[in-house]
Amino acid sequence: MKTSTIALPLAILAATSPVAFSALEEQDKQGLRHLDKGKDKTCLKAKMRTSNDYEGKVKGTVKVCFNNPLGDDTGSFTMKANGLPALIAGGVHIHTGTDCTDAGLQGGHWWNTGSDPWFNEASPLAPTGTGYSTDEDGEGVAYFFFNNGFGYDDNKGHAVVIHGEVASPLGGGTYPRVACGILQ
Ligand SMILES: [Cu+2]
Repeated sequence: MKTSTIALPLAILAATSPVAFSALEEQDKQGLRHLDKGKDKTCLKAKMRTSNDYEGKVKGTVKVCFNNPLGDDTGSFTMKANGLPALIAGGVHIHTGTDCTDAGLQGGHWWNTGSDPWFNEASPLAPTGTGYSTDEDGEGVAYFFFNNGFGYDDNKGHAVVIHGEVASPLGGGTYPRVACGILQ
């Protein structure tokens, strides 16, 4: 796949500018490598499954794409999962941990910015909040933009946690963790 995308433009270059070929070839190779890198490193996916003794059976997917909606290295976050509590609004975040086994290994919020963007309220780091809502069948969906101060590489391998219903006012409280998945 990679070989063919590189080979075609170089073949055209070779035919049109034979004199400066080697310098251009090098430049072109670097450019394509960069492009390939960008293309390959845009989105991460996490398979979301029940965690921390939640009694429901959660199945879903989170997809995070670093397509820069809020500036360099910022992401768009999409979640779709079923088996969640019906008719709730909850939070879904990237956490510090790289293991879903339990809450301790999942860790707290993962961020490297001036303030924690993982609160479900509008902020410059997450203009539409970082939450989801479910329908009467317990299917939850989320779509929001965020900036946690990390790009593709530094978010890769981290746990995504779906929390249960927000039970106390924002800014405090420990919300139940109902599902977890690792971004890869
Ligand atoms: Cu969280």
